[in-house]
Amino acid sequence: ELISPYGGELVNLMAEGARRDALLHEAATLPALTLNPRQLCDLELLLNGALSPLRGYMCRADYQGVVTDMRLADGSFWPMPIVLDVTETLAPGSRVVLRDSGGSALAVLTVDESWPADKVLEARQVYGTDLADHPGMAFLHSLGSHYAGGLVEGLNLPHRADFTALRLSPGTLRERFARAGRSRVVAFQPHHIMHRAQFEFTRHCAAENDAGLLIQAFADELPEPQYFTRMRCYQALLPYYPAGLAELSLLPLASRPAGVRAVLWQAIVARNYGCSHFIIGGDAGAGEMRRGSDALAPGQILPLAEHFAAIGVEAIVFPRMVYAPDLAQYLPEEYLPAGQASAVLSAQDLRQRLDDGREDIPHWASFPEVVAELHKLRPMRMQRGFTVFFTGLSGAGKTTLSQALDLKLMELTGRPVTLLDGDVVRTLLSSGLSFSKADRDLNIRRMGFIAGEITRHGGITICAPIAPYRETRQAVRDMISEWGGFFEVHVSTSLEVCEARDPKGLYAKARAGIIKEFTGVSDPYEAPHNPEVSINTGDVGVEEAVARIVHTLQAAGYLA
Ligand code: PPS
Repeated sequence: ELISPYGGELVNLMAEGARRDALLHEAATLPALTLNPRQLCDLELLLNGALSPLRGYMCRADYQGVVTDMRLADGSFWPMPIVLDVTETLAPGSRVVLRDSGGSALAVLTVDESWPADKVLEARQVYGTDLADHPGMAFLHSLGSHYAGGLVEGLNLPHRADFTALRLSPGTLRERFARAGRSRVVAFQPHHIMHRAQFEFTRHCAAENDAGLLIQAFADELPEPQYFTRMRCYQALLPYYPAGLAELSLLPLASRPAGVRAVLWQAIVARNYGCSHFIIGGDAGAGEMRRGSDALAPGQILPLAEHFAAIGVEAIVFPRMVYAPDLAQYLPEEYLPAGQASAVLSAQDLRQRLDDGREDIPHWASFPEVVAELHKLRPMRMQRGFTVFFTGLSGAGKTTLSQALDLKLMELTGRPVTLLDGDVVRTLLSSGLSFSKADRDLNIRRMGFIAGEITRHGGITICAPIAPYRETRQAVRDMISEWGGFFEVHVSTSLEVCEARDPKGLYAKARAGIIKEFTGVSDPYEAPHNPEVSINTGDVGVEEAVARIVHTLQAAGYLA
């Protein structure tokens, strides 16, 4: 038989039938609180029973017991405060409707108690810190100044638009496990992409314990840029497990940087979803890829075992997995036979291989379907979008160079190229803007936004404005480099040369005071400190200049 929910019974806070109708009616008359994304996650877990036996937000006695002693007022083990954070005291006995940002009524809270939050104490006890720059402190400071506790009755689960088929409640998953005749289920809660090491270890744990596997993919309040890729990678991985072994479900759990307490809390949640075993760590993090047990300090393992006993879930600490090529298998490093070679693909190595696409990701490190998903978000450099951003004085030669580069890039790549010349942008996107600092900045940011979008979609953009301000160019660089290449080309032709050329007669007008705020004459130009390329068209011809830019793009791996 499947493990029982924590506290014995799966709580379901959703009101039904006539009760729900009455509440909906009442909700229209109640004061409302609009929940932020983190609060929506907490509420969803309360409503669907993932936080059983809690039937609402904690009152003061429960909260204090949890903070100081990891115990609810009734003495049962509970490691994490679950309260509604608000900005002022709510009157005891009052009823409040909890809404999402779209105004949809999700639940009615009957306030039992409300009190000012003691964040210093909570930081020390729950997050183990006094430091202002600890992530736990940042988390606490993102909360309102007061807490409220009380029973909750649900009207609607928070509306979710993505991966709806994967948003399974504890009740649904329990039914599925029961139907499949499972008595044991191993939970794995990844925050990151799963590669082969995670796959092999989870499969091994399930087999070892004669259990099913539940992958509870974190779907936090703030979807990271990788979010969709991550979910699609998990989906791509599923068919590799033996048929019927693994379930994938999204976990709307707003994580807390509370170390061991967070782990224990997540294990309780896992139990409520029907899991008897819980894998600690093992997430492919930003640094080394295969580390798992590193999530815990060695001293933490002992008290942890005690707490897991209280939770009734068996803890499995993810070991450092290595691949033994001669045995053609993964195994914990401590079991690697003496003298056996081992291999690990670091996150950095993986990233590099993804980026330059020259070396394959070895089959033992990840799955081709997972790699394909990763490539969609971050194509290898040769296929990735990039922006060449010219900057320089009026008459420096930006337009001539950018037009020549435009043709050259189309010749070399066969890909479409978008040329955003200063003049074009000023007629189409920024007509009506002046040459004041504020308007120039806005003009460049608009151009940067378009270039960023094109780059994000894998396209090539050339921008050729004056862009006189360093800080604004940096902002555009930051925006674009998140998605692809950014190459700043300083057209450094001197003012004297530009003015001598004066193709449009603008310098003469500027000197005569007919044109005000003219760059270089009566308005500043801040030359770049470290442009990728610098070209003085007074000395260098167009062909040579284009060749230099092309060479830079090639050296960076963006052009063949
Ligand atoms: S900026 O500073 O980046 O917003 O300028 P940009 O959008 O590139 O527009 C520059 C072109 O506008 C013409 N022009 C002026 N330039 C500078 N200062 C003043 N006051 C000004 N008034 C009009 C000028 O023709 C610039 O084109 P280029 O091709 O650079 O000569």
